[in-house]
Parts: sequence; structure tokens; C-alpha cells
Amino acid sequence: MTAVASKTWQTLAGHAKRARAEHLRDLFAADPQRFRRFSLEHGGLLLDFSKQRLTAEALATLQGLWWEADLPGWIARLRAGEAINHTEGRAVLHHALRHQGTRPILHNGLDVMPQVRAVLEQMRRFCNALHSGEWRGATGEQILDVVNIGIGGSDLGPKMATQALAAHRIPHIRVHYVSNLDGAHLATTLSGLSPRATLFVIASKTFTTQETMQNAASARRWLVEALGEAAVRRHFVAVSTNLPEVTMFGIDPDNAFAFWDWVGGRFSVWSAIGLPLALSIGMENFERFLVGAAAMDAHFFEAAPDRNLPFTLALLDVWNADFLGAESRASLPYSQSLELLPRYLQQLEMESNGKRAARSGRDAGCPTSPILWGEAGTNGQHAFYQLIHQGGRLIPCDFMVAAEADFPLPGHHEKLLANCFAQGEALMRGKTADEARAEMEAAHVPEAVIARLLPYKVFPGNQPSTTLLLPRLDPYHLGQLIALFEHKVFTLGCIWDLNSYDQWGVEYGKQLANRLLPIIEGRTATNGLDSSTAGLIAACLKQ
Ligand code: G6Q
Repeated sequence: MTAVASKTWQTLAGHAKRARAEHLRDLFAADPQRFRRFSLEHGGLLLDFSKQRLTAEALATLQGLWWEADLPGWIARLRAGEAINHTEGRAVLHHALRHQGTRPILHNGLDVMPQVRAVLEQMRRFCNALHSGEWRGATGEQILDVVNIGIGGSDLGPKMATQALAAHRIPHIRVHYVSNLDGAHLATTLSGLSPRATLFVIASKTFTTQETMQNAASARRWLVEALGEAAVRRHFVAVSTNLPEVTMFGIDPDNAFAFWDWVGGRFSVWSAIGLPLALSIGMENFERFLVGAAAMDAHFFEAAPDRNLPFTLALLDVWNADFLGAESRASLPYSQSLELLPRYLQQLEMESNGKRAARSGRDAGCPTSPILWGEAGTNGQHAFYQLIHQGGRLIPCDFMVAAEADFPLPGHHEKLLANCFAQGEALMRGKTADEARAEMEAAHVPEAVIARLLPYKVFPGNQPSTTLLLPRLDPYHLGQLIALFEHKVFTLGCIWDLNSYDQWGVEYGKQLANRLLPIIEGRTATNGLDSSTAGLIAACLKQ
């Protein structure tokens, strides 16, 4: 029986009915210990979920999903390297990429750790050679710019982490990311670069993705036009599971970094897909990033359900999406360095659990992944927060902030923290008509104006939020944070009975464009297309 069909699920529906009638203000007023009761800490990471619309009873019932969804069984299958990605027949072992102990991690009866460590060693040698200037371009110039060409899982993770850890970057190396098929992305990136000092990392698990192959071919042409064919081997390296295709492209197999089919694209930042990140921050920092993630792995695998951070975070999504009816969740890092985190999490969460078909092939029977969206604070406050405050929709918010600044300019960080905590507080409390009136009276606003403005100055509040407080944004804590969300995704897959590790929607996209390409290139007629698609193509061709 799935968790959704369990008695616990029915009990939760009863709790939710009561929760809809309660206001967070009252829950706080009734329990001065609410923060203590509804917060968890692990390895310096504080998860405050006291501003969620949860009672202790509802939380205890939710925690029962640990057993209903057989989390212990699924964790055991994950760790044993079973093919839990059953639609693709693959194991899910990205945690092996950051494994720190001596225990073997088996895949088809073989320990994967020796090959994991060999690639890490290859990355270390390459990073050191590039940083020291031992690895140079074909003309003998030192490499100063690295351009990663990849898309989706081969782009979002390292790009997000490179920006997140900007305070830790090796000063003389600039890392750029090109993903979009739109030539504007590659052209604008290359416009300021010198071919003699540029290294390309072609990152693609399959080495067949249309966008990446097109961008790689254009980058290759740019380099060859400037430096000749022989320069390719000093200016191109690859990261892939498909080494024959890498060789066909003309990249020296010695300069190819491997990973394996048990690493899903959106979980691959820990593998050699993280090479541009390691080139940006240095291998030692990259390894601290792995160690942070490994600490979160150990916590998730071992902590009891009521102390378990990823499990708790997953329960909040279940509660809000399945029982309180929230269709979306806002991801609001108060950190310019974490600006790309919402985008990264969009892929991690929505590509993993944005699915209807359960493992059985039947309908999941409940809403699954909420729509995730967001933006760095405080920018979002001056844009869309209005709707969260007064738009009338239930929008759970995830605030994320570091206690210490990564770029400590005097006067900035205190204000950033004040804004972050003030938003959570305001969304929780709201402002009643009496409070709005009292404020205006204190400011000597005339009664007629008060009466006119009052409806607009009322804030309903009761908008749930979670705050994740990091001690500081460094490689270790970023590793922890990302692994926290990965395990949350895994947990939700168990509760919703989904395979979180396939992506048929992505595959569909890869298939669709290939059908229209010959028509757009004018090689085939538009026969058989609907009138809109045919009309759009005809209009383009006419121009
Ligand atoms: C990730 C997805 C998808 C994938 C890209 C790039 O989980 O499968 O985003 O990463 O489509 O694929 P390649 O790495 O094979 O080019």
C-alpha cells in the first residue's frame, strides 16, 4: 500500500481541516516554545519551520509517513545500488561521488569507489596544472577563461555553485557557462575572450544533446579559425559517460573526464560535471563541498524521523501541497551569491517529482511537486512579494540566509538579515484592520482618509514559511544545503510513490525539435502539421 492510500493520509486530511481554520498568530500566542519545538539543527544548519501552519499533532502524524512510505526500505535499496530508477533500469548512486569512508559502495557487485577516486585525482591534477600555468594553450599562453558548454544537469549545478562560491574563487580564472541553443549565448560569451587563453569544457552525459553539440561545434570553429586544428587538444576537454563520442569530436581521450550512468544529470554536480566549479574554486574547496554533502548523507541515512532535516523539509511540501492546497512554493535566498539557487532547485524538484504516473504506472492520486519559483532577496521584495502578501493565494516560502556575509561590506549584511526575517514575520502575522487603523491614527491621518484606505492596508498573514539559516556560505555548507534538497526530493518520491530519477518530459523535448528541423531548414514540406505550427514556420521562412 502506498502512503497516499494509508490511514495516516486520511488522518492528515482531518488535521488539515482544522489547520485551515487556525491562524499562525494564534499558534505562536498559544505556545511560547513554538520555535524550539518546530526547528531542527544539524551541522550548523538551522531549519526553522515554526512559521508553518502545523500543530504538534499534525507534525507527529506526518512523521508517520516515514514508515508508511517505507523510507528505511527505500534508503536501503538506494544505498545498495539497486536499480530504483526502474524505467531506465539504473541505480542512483550520486552519494558515492562524495562518500568519505572506506566502506565500499557496490554497483552490480563491484565497488565504484576506486573509479570515483581516480576521476577525482584526474580532476585534481588538471586543476592544479591549469591554475599553476603548467597547462597552457597551444601558443604557450596561460589559460585565464574557462567556458563550460552544457545544458540542464550539465550546466545548472556547476553554474549555481560557481556563483554561490564566488567569494572562494581563484582570482585569475574566470569561468563562464554557455547553455542556450540561441547563438546569442555563445556569441556574447566569446566576444570578450581571447582564443589563446580560453579553455572549453564540453559537458554532456550523453554527448549527443543538440544544444551542447551545436555550441561545441561553433566554439570549435571559433578556436580553429584563430589557432588552427592542432590547437583543439590544448583548448578542449570533455566530461561525459560517452567516451567514444568524445573521441569522435576530436577531444584527446586523455583529456576526457568520465562519469557513470548511475549519476543522474541533475544530481551530477558532485561528479566531473563539477570540473568548471573546481577550476573556479580550486580542488581543495571542491572537496570541502563534497565533504559537506557527505555529512548530510550520513545525517539523512541515520537520523530518526523527528530529527531528520531532509525528511522534515519533504513533509512540509506534502502538508502544503497535498493538504492545504498550495500549488507553488517560493524559493527566496537572501543572498546574491545564491541567486541561481531557485533555478537549480526548479530542475532538481520539478524534473524529479513533477510527475503523475506512480511507480505502479497508475495515477499518483494526489498533487505532486509544487511549482517552484523565486528570486534572490531583497530584489524580489520590490517586485512580486506584493502578491504573496495580499494576492490571496497560499504560497509557502523558503527563506535562506547566511548569518555571516560572504562579501562583508560595512552596513549591508545586518540590513539583509533584517529584511529576510521581517518578511517571514510579516507573512506569518499579517496586519489586522485594528492594527492598520492604529498605525494611521498614530500618524494623525484624518478619519475620512483612514476609512478610505483601511481595506488596502490590511494583510491577512497566515502565509507559511520556512527559514534555513546557514552559518556562512562556504563550500562545506553549500554541499550540505544541496544534499539536503536532494534527499528531500528522494523522500518525496518515496511518499508520492514516484520514480524521481527519470525525465521523460526532457526526452520528449529532445525528440520534438528534430521533427521540425528539416521543415524549418526548407528541406521538407509542412504537410501534416497543425495550422498554427505550419503558419508560424511559413511566416519565418517568408522573412
Ligand atoms: C537532468 C536531465 C537533463 C540533462 C540535459 C543534458 O537530469 O536529464 O537536464 O542533464 O538534457 O543532458 P546531457 O548531459 O546528456 O547533455
